[in-house]
Amino acid sequence: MSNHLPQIQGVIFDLDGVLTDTAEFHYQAWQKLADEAGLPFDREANEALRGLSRRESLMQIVGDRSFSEETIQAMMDKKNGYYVDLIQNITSAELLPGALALLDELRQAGVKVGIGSGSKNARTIIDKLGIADRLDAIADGYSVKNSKPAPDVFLHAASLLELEPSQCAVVEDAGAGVAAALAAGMWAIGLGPAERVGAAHMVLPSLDGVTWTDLQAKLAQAKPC
Ligand code: B16
Ligand code: MG
Repeated sequence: MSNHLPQIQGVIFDLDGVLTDTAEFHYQAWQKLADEAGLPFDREANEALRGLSRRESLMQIVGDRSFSEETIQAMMDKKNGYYVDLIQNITSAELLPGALALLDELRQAGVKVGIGSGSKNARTIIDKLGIADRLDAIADGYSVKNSKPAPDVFLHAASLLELEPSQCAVVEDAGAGVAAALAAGMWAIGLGPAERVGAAHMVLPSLDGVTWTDLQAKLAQAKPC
């Protein structure tokens, strides 16, 4: 066991699937689009899309079928329309168990808090969840060009927080997001099954009951990033 705690000064949360279960709404919107377009798609195929950008997700669904850029754009717009309809009624009740308590504990401990989301709808969701005043920085789908698994969105969040990557921990539900955090040189906390997020420094089923003290203690036992 390591004898000192990692000097983590900031925690960067992924949004969809970590603070709220919008991952389910992304799935429903892609399923509707795929059904209408006659493209094979199911929940299992959706798992591979977690954390990927809108365009990258559609490219995976389309596979080797060929569509014009105009059709691709129209399909992305359609999916986003379905998704935006689904997130209309989100409130703070849709924060996942443990999320608010952890955000508050981090604030009290003087740890900076950021969002690193690939979504262009992140700010709308943050407002609906009512957590904007608990955040020190938001990096979203508009902030950087290269989406997860590239490290860019997390590096951007760290620079907004005025922290070095090694001072940051990322909380992620997606394999692509864990890869992005590791590529950024940050501590990675994976939420979900090990098959999905097992590359992270530590893996938890969810944030339910999770405290900052516990996270620090567990990261202290992990191999440093
Ligand atoms: P949008 P995250 C990601 O958000 C989602 O996991 C992913 O399913 C989605 O395709 C992506 O945002 C883009 O979202 O279409 O709203 O721009 O998990 O990085 O918070
Ligand atoms: Mg996610």
